[in-house]
Amino acid sequence: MSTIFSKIIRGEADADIVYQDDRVTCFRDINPAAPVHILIVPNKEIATVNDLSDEDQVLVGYMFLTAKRLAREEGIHESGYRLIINCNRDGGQVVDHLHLHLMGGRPMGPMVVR
Ligand code: DGP
Repeated sequence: MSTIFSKIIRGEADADIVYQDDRVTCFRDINPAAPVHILIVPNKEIATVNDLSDEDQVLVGYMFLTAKRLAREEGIHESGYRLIINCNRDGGQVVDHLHLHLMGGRPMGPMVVR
């Protein structure tokens, strides 16, 4: 499973990368749903939450800690923000490479459409 995200991680496709290290790549969403909308993407190719294994525990924690740090750097840590991971069709996942959405900079509204 290689998606556009793997190309961005490898530097083969353009993106507004705000942070990258040997574990994660973080870039601004091409279609932002909020003033701050950053995707925290593991460099490892994991398709969905369903594909996580025990060995990914530390990596998933690191994704959240990275989101927390970026929220502070973007100045939205006190006003608040939303973290979302979509999984498969009903979850609204479009890109089959695990990613954590960090969104804020405005009230995010109800959690889901009822
Ligand atoms: P999801 O629905 O959870 O799979 O979210 C995928 C997000 O990825 C969506 O908000 C748009 C974003 N996206 C898709 N393709 C690209 C791309 O090529 N570059 C960037 N920066 N974002 C992308």
